[in-house]
Amino acid sequence: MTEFPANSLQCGRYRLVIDGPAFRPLVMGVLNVTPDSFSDGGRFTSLDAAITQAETMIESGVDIIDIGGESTRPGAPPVPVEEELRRVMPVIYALRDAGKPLSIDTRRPEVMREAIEAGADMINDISGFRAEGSLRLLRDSDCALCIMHMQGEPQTMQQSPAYEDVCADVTAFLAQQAAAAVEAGISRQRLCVDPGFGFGKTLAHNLDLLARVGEIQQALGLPLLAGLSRKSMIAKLTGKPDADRTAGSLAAALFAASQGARIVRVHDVAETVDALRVWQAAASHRTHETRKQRPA
Ligand code: 9MG
Repeated sequence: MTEFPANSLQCGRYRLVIDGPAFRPLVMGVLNVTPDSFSDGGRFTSLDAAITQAETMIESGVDIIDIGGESTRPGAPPVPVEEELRRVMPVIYALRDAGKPLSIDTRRPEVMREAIEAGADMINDISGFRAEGSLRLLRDSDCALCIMHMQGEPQTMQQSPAYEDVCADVTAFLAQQAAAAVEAGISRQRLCVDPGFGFGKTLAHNLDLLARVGEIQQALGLPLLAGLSRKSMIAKLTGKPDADRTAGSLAAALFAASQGARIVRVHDVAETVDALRVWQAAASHRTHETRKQRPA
């Protein structure tokens, strides 16, 4: 298991355990407030529906709620910043006292600023905080930052993704952005990284990255978040593009956790929490038995 300099992630009002004996993989639940979301068909666009969905996630054992007002699926056009704010801000206000860390999925400094002022605990930026001024504005808060890798832009990123060496290129980008965050005055204890499955990547790129999640995390010395839930790679692997992607997503989340991922970002919270509990009980029992059998 990767050893981090500190065993917690500073996440706004919370300190999340990401290493050591008390660690278990954390579940980030997706709360899309976009009318065109690929995974929920826009069912949770109204405030009441979003709150109900968040409450269900909390009952199911979610650790972090990730609120997004801009669709990031391949081909999605950008939304105006005013519209993104109109979608996410009421949800932040409604959920800020719900007892769980709130993450805001945004690339826009304006949205980051308002979200932090309203009580958000984490910023999840699919562009890896490349927007001018974004790192500077987060310096004086204590929110966590999820630095994700994406090649290109959502509208065109799946047209012809290409890398010299996908793992090396992604790791180098994440290292560069983590260094930029530290340079801007942000402590490493507030950072996590994400290889960005499906964001400018072919199936082969995604599988290379998934197989090397542990290596990437170790190289960066930062907790890694894996978002594989309902991605097109799941449909490609099952060969059933229109089928329910839950079972495939669970397998992907478990595999990422087995490789050391500290956080998994998922749509199906209850199922993922159950699957991780069973996997972790079996895995830690096996470790315990192996230690018992070793001669002193
Ligand atoms: C917003 N969003 C959609 N997919 C994602 C993924 O894989 N990781 C992160 N951090 N955010 C994502």
